[in-house]
Amino acid sequence: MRTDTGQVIHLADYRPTDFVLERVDLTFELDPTETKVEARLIFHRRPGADPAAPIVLDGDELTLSGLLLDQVELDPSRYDATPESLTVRDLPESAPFELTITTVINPEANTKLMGLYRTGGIYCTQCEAEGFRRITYFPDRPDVLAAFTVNIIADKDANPLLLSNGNFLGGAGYGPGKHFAAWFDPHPKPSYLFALVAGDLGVIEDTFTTMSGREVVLKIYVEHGKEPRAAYAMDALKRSMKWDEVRFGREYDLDIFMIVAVSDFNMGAMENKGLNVFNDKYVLADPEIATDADYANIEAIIAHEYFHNWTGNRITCRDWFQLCLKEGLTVYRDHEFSSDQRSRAVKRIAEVRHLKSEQFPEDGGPLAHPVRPTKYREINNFYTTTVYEKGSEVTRMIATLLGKDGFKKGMDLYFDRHDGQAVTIEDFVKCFEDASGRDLTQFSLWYHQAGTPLVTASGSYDAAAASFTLSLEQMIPATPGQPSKEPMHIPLSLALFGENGGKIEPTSVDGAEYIGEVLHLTGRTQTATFHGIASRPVVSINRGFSAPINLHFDQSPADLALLARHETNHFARWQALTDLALPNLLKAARDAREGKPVVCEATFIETLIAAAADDALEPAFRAQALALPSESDIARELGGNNDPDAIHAGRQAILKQIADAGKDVFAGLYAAMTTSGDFSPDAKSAGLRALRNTALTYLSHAEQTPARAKAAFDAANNMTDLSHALTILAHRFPDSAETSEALASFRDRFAENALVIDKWFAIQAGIPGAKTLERIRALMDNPLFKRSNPNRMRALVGTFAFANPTGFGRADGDGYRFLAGQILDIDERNPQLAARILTSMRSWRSLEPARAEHARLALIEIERAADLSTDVRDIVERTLK
Ligand code: 0A1
Ligand code: ZN
Repeated sequence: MRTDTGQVIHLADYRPTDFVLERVDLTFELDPTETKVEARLIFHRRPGADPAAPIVLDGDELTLSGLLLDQVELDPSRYDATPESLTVRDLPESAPFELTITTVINPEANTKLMGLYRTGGIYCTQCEAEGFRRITYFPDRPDVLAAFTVNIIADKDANPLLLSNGNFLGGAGYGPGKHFAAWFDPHPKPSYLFALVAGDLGVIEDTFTTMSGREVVLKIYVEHGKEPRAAYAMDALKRSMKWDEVRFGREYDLDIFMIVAVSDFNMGAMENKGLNVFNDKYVLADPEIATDADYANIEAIIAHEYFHNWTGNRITCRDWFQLCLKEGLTVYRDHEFSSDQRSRAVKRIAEVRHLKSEQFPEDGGPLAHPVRPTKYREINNFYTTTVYEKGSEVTRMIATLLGKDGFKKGMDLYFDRHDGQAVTIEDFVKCFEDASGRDLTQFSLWYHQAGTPLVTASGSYDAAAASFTLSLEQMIPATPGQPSKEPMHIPLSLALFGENGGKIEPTSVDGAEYIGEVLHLTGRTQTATFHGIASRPVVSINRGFSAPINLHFDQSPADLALLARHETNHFARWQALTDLALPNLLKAARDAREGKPVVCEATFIETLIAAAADDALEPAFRAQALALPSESDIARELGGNNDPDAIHAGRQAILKQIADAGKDVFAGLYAAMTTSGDFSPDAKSAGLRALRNTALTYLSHAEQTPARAKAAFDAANNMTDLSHALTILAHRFPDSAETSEALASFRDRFAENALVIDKWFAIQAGIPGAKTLERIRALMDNPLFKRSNPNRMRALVGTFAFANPTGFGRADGDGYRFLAGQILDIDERNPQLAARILTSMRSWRSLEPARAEHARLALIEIERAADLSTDVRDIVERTLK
């Protein structure tokens, strides 16, 4: 394993390379344990660079087995080769030269799943961020772009398929039992976008005609026999290609676009040029195995990777500090795509829920970092929700500031100006400044200052002057390395409503820029006065979550109930319902902790049930409204000294009160929200299922027996309903005979399908309470569990640590100690996975003192272990700091 070197990389140290890479010619002779890689690299010294500088290429666990300079073997005195680098001296001053580098690597032994590895009997690569250096010595950084030719030689029977980036050049037999294929990618690309796949897979094929009339061949490769399950992904791909043409004017640029689904993958998917590699979880779907959430994820991730072809591949990052340049922008693009394909309001609610539950804790804890960081020790640890999701929110705010046309002009300029380049966030922002004439200097602080801004608002109405005054104050909390912050430019979408629910339009506003219903908060404090307001208004602030902030605004339950009923923006209605729910949930947690009875306030219950029963609202929205903030959301709002058991007990008590009060409404919804005909994964049908299943959850709370959920389990004809019923059974009635029977029948039915068995593991990992740890230990010995598979690990250990506060956070600290043991074990094989699961400890300081101490000791146990990877050492040290 590559153990920690302690080296910190700083943005301020960025320098262009001394050598320009002109061309790359790679030849792979594939073998499971001894793959020979010959890399022919043509360089010339960059004009102006030191004429005596040696070339230093990156490696990672490599051994050099041959080195030629311009076809002549190099004398060992001219170079130094270590596993981490290859240095060659005395190179030509300005003339191009060719290095031919031979390495021999072992894909079978590559358990890190970075570089070239084996999964399910096929060869596959993952090179982002620094995996290419595990294949050959190379200037493995995103600002080194070149056209690649790739030759692949392999056994023909075992590997009928030989794939790489770009267009297919040709192939033929190659000696006894072997064959070869050649690929050429004309688009200069950095090494992190390189891909190779070889093996025996099934395929589905289609075509797409681009806006200029070119026909592109589309292929999705999956395990033999699973071809029909790739149909939805293909449909999503074609819709993505069309959408990018219509919305962003972006056309695909090769003759072929391929996707390969693999079963061992560290992340969701990878946007390699023309050859995307996917975690099979985000490709394979049919009604029997995939939930509606799975379908939505597949659609979003297929789109995300495809959209990278322009935002990431054609225009890439100058260095890894600029990761949000491609990720934040591409997440924004995939969010917009899904919003256009589905319900915009419901999609926005889901995005904000995810942002708050994943990014806000990161931004408020020891791992907080700016969207554009300035230093890192291990880049793999910066594929974070801050870079991705907050990065997307920052892009969304630019769109809000500039308006639809202004944003489009800026994007067009970005594509025109920087096509084929590796650029920075400053280059990106400059395009919007140049296109709009707007100064975005203060706005850019969103890229540089970590922490979730807290905006405190208070209002007062002056009837005599017919004016309403809103006082705003912003505070950005201190984060690691950033003790004090400058005020930011916060665009707040805002509207005023009258007591009758109608919108009030002010005649004028002073004290703040207010254009197109967006109020611009730029000062640390600011007072805006709205004139022409004939009666006391109810204010709706941060509609649609126009800025990723925490808002403190004391509004009465009556005012919130008015917004929940009358806001024209449905996201804001959901926000009002959440704002009504939260104080009840926080009080319930406190009361449960003190052994007091939990009582939920009537306005909240009435408003919530009225929303549930309102047939004018789309079912998917109603399901979102009824899904109360999670236990970790409540913990975050409580802020500190948290007792997961009390939070759980309080929330359960509130659910029961809502369930009892709304029993008839829920029974009605359960009966009415049915779909007819064949299963369809479309958003409308998914919404009906979501509302029906939410009603089932409440009915199970009201009835306190597993009978109805078991009947639903037995009757289910799709995975959404089946897994929902199983979740109710396992989480609410874990010890019942019905639950044992359902778990066993689910396991027996799907034992052959690892992706479905992951759901079985995850549902059990999420069972609340101290007893779950024992169940998890037993499940790890189940023959269906495979420690080396990242999906299996995430399903069992990941779900337990991230999504089971009472199980993981059991009072005796055993959950944390269990995790420490798992992290050390995983780290030996797959550091990236270990580090990611370890981030589940990021909020340990907000636990009550006894649990916090258990958590701290578990972290110290990890920190003290010998031979930690850079990945885990980086996370554990920052978490403890
Ligand atoms: N760029 C991919 C995700 C990805 C990131 C890192 C990886 O290894 C460290 C692998 C994949 C995306 O955004 O989809
Ligand atoms: Zn991405």
